Amino acid sequence: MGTGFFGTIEKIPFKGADSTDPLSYRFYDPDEVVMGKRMEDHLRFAVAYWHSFAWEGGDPFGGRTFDRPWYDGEMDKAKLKADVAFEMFKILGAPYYCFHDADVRPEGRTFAESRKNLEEIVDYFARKQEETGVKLLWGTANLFSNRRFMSGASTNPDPDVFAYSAATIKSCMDATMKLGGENYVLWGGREGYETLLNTDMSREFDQMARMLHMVVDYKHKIGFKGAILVEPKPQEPTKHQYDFDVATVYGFLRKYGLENEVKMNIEQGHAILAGHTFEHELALASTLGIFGSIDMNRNDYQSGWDTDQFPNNVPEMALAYYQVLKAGGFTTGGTNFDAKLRRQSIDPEDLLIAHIGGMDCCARGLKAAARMVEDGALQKPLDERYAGWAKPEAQKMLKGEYSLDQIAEKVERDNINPEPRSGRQEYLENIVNRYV
Ligand code: XUL
Ligand code: CO
Repeated sequence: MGTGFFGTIEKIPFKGADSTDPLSYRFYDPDEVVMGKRMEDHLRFAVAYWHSFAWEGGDPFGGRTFDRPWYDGEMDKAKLKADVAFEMFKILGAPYYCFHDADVRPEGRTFAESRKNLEEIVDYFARKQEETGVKLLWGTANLFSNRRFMSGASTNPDPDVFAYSAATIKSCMDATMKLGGENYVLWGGREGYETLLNTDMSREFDQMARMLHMVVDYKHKIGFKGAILVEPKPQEPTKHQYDFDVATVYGFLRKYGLENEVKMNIEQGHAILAGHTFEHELALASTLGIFGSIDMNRNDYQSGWDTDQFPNNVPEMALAYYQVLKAGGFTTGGTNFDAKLRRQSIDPEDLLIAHIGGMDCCARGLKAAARMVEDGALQKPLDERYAGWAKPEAQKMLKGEYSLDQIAEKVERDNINPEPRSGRQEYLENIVNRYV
């Protein structure tokens, strides 16, 4: 017996590009083979529990706009929420989901009570996963909503908050492990500052690194096989977030010797807030060997805020999945819809339509990206551009076989006088437009 939340809507079918049925996929056919792999196995879609089931439609000027039957409750409501969530995963055919502890369990009066509540829900989830075949892409701890975390979690000036955060992370790693989660994510939602006047940055870095080291140690201790992922974001909720962007996090990981243990969960909207494109962050993570997973959404380019909208820009997705494919595709990672409805989209059906649109947009982007890879559409011009470096003399320079003064001598001796060549940006942009 279902909850009836989605009425009579059943599993969303693939109907092809000409379909006008809003409850059908036009581009996402999980079984279609793209570059030798099923689309479902490429994209590894996950639904974010928090935006779809915990968030109530509030904004800074007004509260709840959604009216869901699981609000304002204890364990029975948390289980109803889980019932509806797993029904939605099935209707969408989404193979994965992601959650924070606070999204899924009622807050207890003590830490122990919260932990027990989480364990009860984890057992409930385990049964639902078994029944539905839906899997956990990643688990994480909410160390930012409760007022105890207002001055940071691991970076808090109060060691008791550090300890409380450590205990919370342990309980969430245990939950993730128990549910067979494929990654564990850390997003430092309050790990930053509002003003440097009250902040000792160097202490706070050391605290944050200690926590991350403990997380890595605990992963090995319990035999968790998934990846530990840090999710960069430059600001919001704090004025400055320490995990600003991929480059900043990499510097931090290197300083504390964590670069071989931790990878990145890169979110589209966070990249935009940091003044980067999504593909920049993906390409950089891949270059640094720390690419893990993605949080898929889109920001409103006018608002300058993290609006977490569902993606609908196919050219952007194509360039993003092009980087994902070039990085070798996902291993433990996937495409998590860290995206929420607009607050006026109050119908249950809106939840489905938002995900259908997002999944279709990603599928179109992936297919365009795969065709660009298969044709070498961008790779061939790139190889030509760097062809000079294949010559033996150039290789010797790169390998360090010449010193600065030897090269200087050679430039004069051989009368080296480089001729500039076109970067052909418009040509390349036109190529991309042929595929999207
Ligand atoms: C916040 C954000 C989080 C993380 C998980 O901007 O993206 O939802 O993805 O804590
Ligand atoms: Co996110």
